[in-house]
Amino acid sequence: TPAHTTTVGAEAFFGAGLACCRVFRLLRVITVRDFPYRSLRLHACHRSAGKRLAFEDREYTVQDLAAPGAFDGVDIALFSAGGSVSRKYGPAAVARGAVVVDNSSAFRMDPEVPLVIPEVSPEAMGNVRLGQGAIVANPNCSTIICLMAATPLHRHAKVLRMVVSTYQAESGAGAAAMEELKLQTQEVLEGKAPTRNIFKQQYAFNIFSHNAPVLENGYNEEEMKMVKETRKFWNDKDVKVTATCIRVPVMRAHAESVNLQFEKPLDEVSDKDDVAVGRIRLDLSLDDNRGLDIFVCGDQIRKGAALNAVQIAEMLLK
Ligand code: 2RA
Repeated sequence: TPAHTTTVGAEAFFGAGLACCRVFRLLRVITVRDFPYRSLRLHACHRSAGKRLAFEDREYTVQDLAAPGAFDGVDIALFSAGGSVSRKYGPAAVARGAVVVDNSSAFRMDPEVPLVIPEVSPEAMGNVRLGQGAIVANPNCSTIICLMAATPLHRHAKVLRMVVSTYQAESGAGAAAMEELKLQTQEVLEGKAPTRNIFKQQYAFNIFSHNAPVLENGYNEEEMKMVKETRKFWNDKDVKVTATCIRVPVMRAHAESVNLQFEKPLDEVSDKDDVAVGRIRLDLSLDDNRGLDIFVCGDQIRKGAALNAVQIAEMLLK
């Protein structure tokens, strides 16, 4: 097994708590999957540099992401610190020969950057090789969870149109949102006004349009990520995709309702996958078995983020 250096980048994970959750999730997935590495370093912004982070039986001293030579000797850099950090430091890591697996949206739509879900698009990795700096983008969590189920069906009968409705957990908005959901639930049950630090809406006992900014076309950014990433992922600029993304008051795991219309009639459905698929029904509103309603649900922090990123890194070792 080759030995590699892996960097887990985390901006301010001690300060915000939000990114900290992501770093622990990455470390856990790396550990559980017994990912082979010679050394593993944690990098963060200047103000977190020097702090210590204990995980299982090891302690890590956080290193400064901006220090000269920060990426020297790094083979694989897992970035999970937001678009601005990825844009600023990703190219520096690539210049040092690292393969950056980026969890942010910064490079997803760049035509030169592979957008990868290992189970369904290993070929998208193209010529990315260890030792030859490159960026690989992790799709958005809602896109990964949807396309895990929809891509085999697309390959089988070619999707012409996909209509997605999401039911997204607070964990997608970070640890602070999860904490606030607990707090709000308690407050509402006690008849108090709910604290609103993270979202302007009350989210205990409430559902609302995804918190991403609303764009000029009326869709929010999360919805448009699903549209654009699906087209890139399927390499099909004509596929019709529309999405409605909703936040629901649950802690973990996104659920999605997905309606698919196919070019060819269906003679079977694709079955088992890591993302749970249920409520499979022929769409009564379409003729000739060309439509399907399915309900998919997956852990967007595991398969939707950390697990997918580590799987991409594992592909580099093969
Ligand atoms: C969410 N898209 O809002 C995020 C997680 N990546 O759930």
